[in-house]
Amino acid sequence: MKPLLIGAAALAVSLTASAGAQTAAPMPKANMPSQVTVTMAAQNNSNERGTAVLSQTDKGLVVTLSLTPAPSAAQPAHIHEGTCAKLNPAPAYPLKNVTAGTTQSGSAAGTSTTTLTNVTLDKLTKGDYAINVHKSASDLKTYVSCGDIKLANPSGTTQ
Ligand SMILES: [Cu+2]
Repeated sequence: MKPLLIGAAALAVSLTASAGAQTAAPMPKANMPSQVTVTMAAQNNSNERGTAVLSQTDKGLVVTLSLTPAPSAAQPAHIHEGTCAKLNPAPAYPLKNVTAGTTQSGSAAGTSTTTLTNVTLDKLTKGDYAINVHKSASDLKTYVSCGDIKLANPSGTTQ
């Protein structure tokens, strides 16, 4: 009887500890955040970096990429399962191509805006997902920019 009680006490302590760690995450009030900004880091010497803003709206999850310098050719972009350090090569959610355009402030950048209706910000931030950009339609194997979708640590990973 005695060892069983000790085991139960240890379990209670570990459950309390993990619950404490979860509430320490920077989440506004009791609700999930409606917007996350992901830092997109350059990969493979592309020097292409910037941000991806994910906004949960009534119409769906709006993903807006803004990268500099702007690409000369259209660049395929996707949300993949995994992290930038270890990406599942099969795209999970396709995004619109990154093309030369202007940011909201009017400066030149590679931009892409997609509204996804088949996934939520909640799902993406609770799992391991990353946004990646490929060099071109004819060179998909070369990744030029990537960022991990995270609530607490939205920093990209440089490879
Ligand atoms: Cu991809």
